[in-house]
Amino acid sequence: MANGKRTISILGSTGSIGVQTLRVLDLIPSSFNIGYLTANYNFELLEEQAEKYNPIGVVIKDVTAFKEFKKHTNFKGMILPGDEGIIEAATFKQNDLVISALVGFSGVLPTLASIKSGTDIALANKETLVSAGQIITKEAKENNINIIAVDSEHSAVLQCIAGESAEEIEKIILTASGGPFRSKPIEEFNTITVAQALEHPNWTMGNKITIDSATLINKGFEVIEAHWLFNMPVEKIEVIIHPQSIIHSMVQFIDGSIKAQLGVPDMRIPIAYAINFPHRLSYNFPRLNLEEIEMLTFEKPDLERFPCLKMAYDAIKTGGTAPAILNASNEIAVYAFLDKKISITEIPILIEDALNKIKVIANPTIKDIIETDQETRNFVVGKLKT
Ligand code: MN3
Repeated sequence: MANGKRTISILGSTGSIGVQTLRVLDLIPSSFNIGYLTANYNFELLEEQAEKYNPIGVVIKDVTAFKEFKKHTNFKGMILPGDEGIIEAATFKQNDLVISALVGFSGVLPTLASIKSGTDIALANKETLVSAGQIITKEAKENNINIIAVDSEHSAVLQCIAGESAEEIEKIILTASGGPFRSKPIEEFNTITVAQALEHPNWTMGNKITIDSATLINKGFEVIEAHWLFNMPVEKIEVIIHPQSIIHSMVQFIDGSIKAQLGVPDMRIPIAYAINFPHRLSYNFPRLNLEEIEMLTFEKPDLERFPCLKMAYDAIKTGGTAPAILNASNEIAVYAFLDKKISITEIPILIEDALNKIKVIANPTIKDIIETDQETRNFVVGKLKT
């Protein structure tokens, strides 16, 4: 910490969460310095961010985009390429907080490296906990660092359990909007277009997570994420459909009392909570107008409509590398759907196939997880070709 300012690095600063994090930081600019900002391809936006925030350094993962950036930029700080660059950003000595907002499995190694360097993490990259939750949480404990969830549901749980004892928690109730196809007739699912799937009713998010929300695998990932973050058996983590997205999740205690966290569906609120945890700062984000909310409704998730949710529960019960297989097969399937190569109904079929065919390693090392991830990707890509 230099002059009372915290140094914050953002892995994935040009993505949806990265951009919104900077918008939150903008509201109290005197409180932080930017260490590193990293992007995969979007060097134009990164250039704008570099100019505005004057970070210590920037990273562009893609080599072609890196060269373009270098050719045109006036930025005077460090400019690094590739995965090594992202690791450098993740482990920068002056970091007080790293925002891990990478998408998918690519977040695993940088997040792990950051934890090992002893820095607190605001974690928006749930796939890291899905694929490598056991290793990530063990390392976090050993290095005595906090992993603070940015995900709105987990932020809600964190807020509900503040001041409570772990042994007095009876269950976690994660809310799910149900996505855009909550009430669509199941026989019409194979006609769903990419554009329809990208229309989320309540939240504005990146493409991958929006598709994950439409299939409800996102909620399955969040069950696994909650399992690791709050050290809670999956049997004690429930999902309930709550289409209004006003209650962001709940915790039930052993005396039958339930606490819920409410707010407008705006990611800046959980981002702000994660950045300032365990404190709160004053922000003038939109306030919930209770009088305008006519009702809050709840329903049981339909597992026939959303088989991915059940697969996620099964994968974490199997344990070992099963959730990594779930995640990797989903990633390939989702991008195939976004590329219009498959229909949305093929996503769970590909995942199930991978879970049946790829060998599960019970107590994996990080190397086992990386290899299983790669093996699963190759398997699904092979399936897509036939
Ligand atoms: Mn969420």
